[in-house]
Amino acid sequence: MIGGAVDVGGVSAHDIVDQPTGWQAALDAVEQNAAVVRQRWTRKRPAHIVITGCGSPFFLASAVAHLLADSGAVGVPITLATADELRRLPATVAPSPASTLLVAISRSGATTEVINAIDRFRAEGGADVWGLTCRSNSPIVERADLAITVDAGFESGVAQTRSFSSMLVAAQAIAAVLGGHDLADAADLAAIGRRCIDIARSNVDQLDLGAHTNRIDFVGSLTNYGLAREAMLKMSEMALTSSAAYHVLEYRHGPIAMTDEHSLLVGLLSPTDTSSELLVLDDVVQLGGRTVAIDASWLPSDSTALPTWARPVLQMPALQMIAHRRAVVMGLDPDHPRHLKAVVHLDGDDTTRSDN
Ligand code: F1P
Repeated sequence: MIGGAVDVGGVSAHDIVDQPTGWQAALDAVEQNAAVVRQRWTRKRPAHIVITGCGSPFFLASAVAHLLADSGAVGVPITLATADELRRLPATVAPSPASTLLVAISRSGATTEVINAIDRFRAEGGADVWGLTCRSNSPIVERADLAITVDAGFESGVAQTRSFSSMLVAAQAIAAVLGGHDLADAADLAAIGRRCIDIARSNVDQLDLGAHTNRIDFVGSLTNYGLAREAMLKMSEMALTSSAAYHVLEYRHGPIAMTDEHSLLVGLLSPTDTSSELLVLDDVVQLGGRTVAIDASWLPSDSTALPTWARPVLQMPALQMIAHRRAVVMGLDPDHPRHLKAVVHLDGDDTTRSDN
């Protein structure tokens, strides 16, 4: 249990703790489609990639842009756009649609803006659409040339937790396939993820997340920036707590002004640039703020045996647990985020409705 009484937030707690099942399903889904992924990429050779989504998937898109860029095989410009930007400004976001690959991400596969964006991209002559979703039976799958679906990543909770992580694993694996890596090298990801969750649970239980903490910010760079933004969203959705997310070194360029004895800064530290990033956390401590670094001490020692491409997701359970525990400590129920629906359908839209 992640803090508090067993029944408060129990659904999302289960989603978080059980998420390695979704990670394994994501690896399996990409393995099954690996040949198609390689073939489509080689045949279409896009000159531009646009990645889109709404909410959590938009922040996932930010991480995916870095995963694809890091894969070494892609080497083309990558644009990140909300689905609303793409549907309203297709010529700006994707000026050469016939040579552009659109990667559309949506847990439900049914969010109206995402479906509209795909349809608009197609109407403009869009070349190729890859969909990433947790619903096989969904409008995004009907529209995609290549769909990677991770149904086992779908959660009953409204706020995305295991779905985000499972789609992240799928994206990590797609980037690995394009980069020529062997997915078998990550065969232990789910088992290591379970040990990671045990460590995160005990670490998060020891954090003081009570009412005197009035804001909880997150920093992360490159791929970790998308994960930091997703953590910020969890803090808003589940815990109704003021939160912001920045690239690590950007924190000194303004946001650090918010630091005081009531603030907490959570840092997702890059494995390759820890020293300059740690100095930012040191500065915050000097100013009287509290910090937590999600670093190697949050990971089981055998996680270093995983290939680099497989590791980003290991940080997600800790971030989700921090938001979940903050919610419970503050007397909120993270299973029922205020004002939210699991899927946003725009008024008058019947085309995207499914059973989600
Ligand atoms: C996107 C999303 C969620 C958010 C909320 C509303 O849904 O914005 O991220 O938590 O519940 O919908 P989807 O396109 O991934 O189904």
